[in-house]
Amino acid sequence: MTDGARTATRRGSRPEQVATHCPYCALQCGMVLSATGDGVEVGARDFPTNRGGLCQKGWTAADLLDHPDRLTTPLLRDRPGGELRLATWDEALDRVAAGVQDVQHRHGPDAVAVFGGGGLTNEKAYALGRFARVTLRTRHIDYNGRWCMSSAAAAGNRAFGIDRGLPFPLADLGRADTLLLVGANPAETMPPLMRHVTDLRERGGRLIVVDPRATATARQADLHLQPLPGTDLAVANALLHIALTEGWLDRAYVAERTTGFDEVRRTVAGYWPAEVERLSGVPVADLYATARALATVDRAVILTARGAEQHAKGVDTVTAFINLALALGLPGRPGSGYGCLTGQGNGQGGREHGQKADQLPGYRRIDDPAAREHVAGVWGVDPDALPGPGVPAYQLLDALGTPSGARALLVFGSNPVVSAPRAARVESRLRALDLLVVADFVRSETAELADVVLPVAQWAEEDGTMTNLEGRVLRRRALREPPAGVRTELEILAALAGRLTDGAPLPTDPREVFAELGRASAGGPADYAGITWDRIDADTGVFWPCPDRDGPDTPRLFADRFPTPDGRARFHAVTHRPAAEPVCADYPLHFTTGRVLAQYQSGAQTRRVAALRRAAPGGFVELHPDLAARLGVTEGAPVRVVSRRGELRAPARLSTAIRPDTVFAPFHWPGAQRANSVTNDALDPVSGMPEFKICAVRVEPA
Ligand SMILES: Nc1nc2c(c(=O)[nH]1)N[C@H]1C(S)=C(S)[C@@H](COP(=O)(O)OP(=O)(O)OC[C@H]3O[C@@H](n4cnc5c(=O)[nH]c(N)nc54)[C@H](O)[C@@H]3O)O[C@H]1N2
Ligand SMILES: Nc1nc2c(c(=O)[nH]1)N[C@H]1C(S)=C(S)[C@@H](COP(=O)(O)OP(=O)(O)OC[C@H]3O[C@@H](n4cnc5c(=O)[nH]c(N)nc54)[C@H](O)[C@@H]3O)O[C@H]1N2
Ligand code: SF4
Ligand SMILES: [Mo]
Repeated sequence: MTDGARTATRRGSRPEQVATHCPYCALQCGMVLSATGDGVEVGARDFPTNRGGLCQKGWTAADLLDHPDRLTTPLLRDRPGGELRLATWDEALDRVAAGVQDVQHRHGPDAVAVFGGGGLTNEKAYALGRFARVTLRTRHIDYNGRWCMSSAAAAGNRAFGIDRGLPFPLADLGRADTLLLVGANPAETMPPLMRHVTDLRERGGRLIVVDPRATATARQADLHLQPLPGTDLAVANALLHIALTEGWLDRAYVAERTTGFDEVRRTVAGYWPAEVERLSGVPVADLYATARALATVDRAVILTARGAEQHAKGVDTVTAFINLALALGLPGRPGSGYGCLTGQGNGQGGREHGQKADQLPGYRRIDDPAAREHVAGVWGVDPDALPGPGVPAYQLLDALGTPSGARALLVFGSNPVVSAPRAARVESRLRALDLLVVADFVRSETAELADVVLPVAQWAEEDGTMTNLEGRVLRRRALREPPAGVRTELEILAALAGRLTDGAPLPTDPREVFAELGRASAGGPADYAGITWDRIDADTGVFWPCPDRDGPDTPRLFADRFPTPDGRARFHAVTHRPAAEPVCADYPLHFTTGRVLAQYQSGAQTRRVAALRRAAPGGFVELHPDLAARLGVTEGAPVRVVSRRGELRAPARLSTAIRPDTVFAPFHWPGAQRANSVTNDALDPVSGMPEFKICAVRVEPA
C-alpha cells in the first residue's frame, strides 16, 4: 500500500485499512492498520526510515486500543485526598474551567501552567500553544521535549541558525564511509534504523560508537570508545586537536563557510590526547583511529543522542561535536554532516510550533516583536496581549504550588511522576497544586495525582501530522472513531476555550488547524506554509522548510549556505567541566540512565502491553561483575542505588558491558524502581536540560 493510497479523514466513512505511522518514537516507522472483527492489526509498511521493519513496540502498539486500562470516561476528585470517581464531560470541563478561573482570579494569568509532550501531533502541539497564550494568557507553557531535544536544539541554533535534528534524509547514513554515534543506542531505541547502518557496513563503511556501555549498538561497531559518563566534550575536543595537528582540517571550508574558528583552535590546542585519555578512559590510539576515520574519508556523519546531550553541559558537548564536524567540512557536504537523533514521535514538530516556553509557531521567538505581530495577526489578537517567555520544564514543575510558581497545571502527553529528574520532589510539587488536570488514555502515575483526568483519543483514532527525526512531515491517519466517551485534544481545548472566553472558538478539525499552523509558521525558521495534507499524501512526506505551495521542500540543508545572518556556520569554543555532582567517599560511583528495547519512556503505555511486559518485566541495575564482587552482590540480588536525593531498589544485572566505575538503570518503571528518584536536577544553563545521564551514587545490597 502506498503512502497516499488511502486516507481517512471524514468521520463516518472509515476504511478497513490505513497507511499510517507508529505511535512511539521519532523514526515514525510506516505501518498499515487493518480493522479485524475484534480489533486492529498492525502490519509493517515500507517507508524510507524503516524500510519495512518495525520493532516490538510497533508490532504491539494496537494492544492498547481496546485495553481494559483504557479510559473512556472523565475522572474527577471531589476533595483533596478523596478517590477519583467517574464523571460526565460537562462536570469535568466545568470543574477545569472553574478551577482555572478561580486560580487566575486569585493569582493572575501566570498561575495556570501547561505541560505538553513531544508525542502530540503538530496540530495538537500548535493548538496547545495557542490555547496557553490566547485563552489562558499564561506565559507558563513548556513540555517534555525539554528533557529530550533541548541541548541539541540550542547547539544547532547557535551553530547553524536552525534546529532540524537530521539535516539530511536518514538513508544518507547508508552511503557514509564513517558513522560516529555518540551516546546513541539505536539498536534498542530505533531498531529499524540499523538497516541503514547495515548498508553502510556492507559497503565497507565503519561504525564507531561512543558509550560507557557495550550496548547492542556498540557490539556492532568497528570501534567502541567507552568513556566515563560526562566526558564526551573532552573527547570531541581531543578529536579536533588531533585533526588539527595531523593537518586533516578542511581549510577552504573553514575559511569560506564558517566564523569563529580561531578561538576554537586555541582552545582545543590544550586538549592533549594523553590527558583526555586520563580523564575519559578512552585510549589515545582509539582517539587517533576515530579522528582518522572521520577526517580521511569522503563521507562522514557524526550523530549525537541523549547519552551526550542529557548533561548540565549538554549544549556545549553537542557544540564540541559540531565544531569537529565543521572543522572537517562535513555539514552541507553530500553524504556527510552532523545530526542529532530526535527521540519522541513528534519530538521535532513538537518543538517547532509553540509548546516551548520561549517560542511561537514556526520556531519563532516569543520575545521578537515582529514574530509576535505576525502570529498575533493569525490569531486575531493584539500582539501586546500575548504573554512573554516562560521558564523551562524543570523550573516550571519545581516552582508549582510555591509563591513564585503556578497553582494549576494542565498536562497533555507526559508522565513526569516517572520521567522528571529528581522525581520525588516533582511529585511533591504536583501534590501541592490547587488543580492538576491530566489528559491521557490511561491512568498514568501522574494521572493518579490529578483532580481531573480527561480521556483522549489514541493514534489510530485521530488524523494529523507528525514531523519525524529527518524533519519530514508525515500523515497520521485514523482507522476508526475513538470509543464512546473519548474526545480528542482539539475538542477538549475548544470546549475549554468556549467556557473560558467569549472569543472565536478554536477549530476542532485537524486539517483546518494544520492550515492555520501553516499561516502562523510562514516566514519563520520552521516554515510549513507550503505544506498541505494532500501534498504529504501524494509522496513520502514533505521536508520543512517548505514556504511555497508550488515550490520545493528541503530534504537536505546547508548545501550552499547556513540560515544565519551572514550565511556562515558559527564555531563556539567550549571547554570540559566535571559533572554537577562529583563522586566522593559516600557516593563513589557514577550513575547513568537510559532505555531498553521493549519499554517506552515512563512506561505508561508499554508496561500495559503483555508481550512487552514479558520481554522487559521490571527495572534492574546494571553493574560490572568486579564491582558486584566488591559489594557482595550476585546476579538477580536486590540492590539499592542511593544518591543525595533518594534511592531506587531493583535486582542487580551483572554485565561486563559496563565500566566498573559506573552503574546503569533504565527509567521506565515507577515506585521503588524509579530511576528518577536518584537522578540529579542540575540543569544546563542554556537549554534547561537536566543531568539525567550522570550523578554520584553508592550501591548496597538491599
Ligand atoms: N525502546 C525505546 N526506544 C525509544 C525510547 C524508549 O523509551 N524506549 N524513547 C525514544 C526517545 S524519546 C528518545 S529521546 C530516544 C533516546 O535514544 P538514545 O539516546 O539512543 O537512548 P538512551 O538509552 O537514553 O541513551 C543512549 C546511550 O547513552 C549512553 N550514555 C549514558 N551516559 C553517557 C555519556 O555520558 N556519554 C555517552 N556518550 N553515552 C552515555 C547509555 O549507556 C545509552 O546506551 O529513544 C527513543 N526510542
Ligand atoms: N532518568 C531519565 N529520565 C528521563 C530520560 C532519561 O534518559 N533518563 N529521558 C527523558 C526523555 S528523552 C523524555 S522524551 C522523557 C519522556 O517522558 P514522558 O514525558 O513521561 O513520556 P511518556 O512516557 O511518553 O509520557 C507520555 C504520557 O502521555 C500519554 N500520551 C501518549 N500520547 C498522548 C497523546 O497524544 N495525548 C495525550 N494527552 N496523552 C498522550 C501516555 O499514555 C503517557 O502517559 O523522559 C525523560 N526522562
Ligand atoms: S522503531 Fe520507533 S517508530 Fe519504529 S516501530 Fe519501534 S517504536 Fe515504532
Ligand atoms: Mo526523548
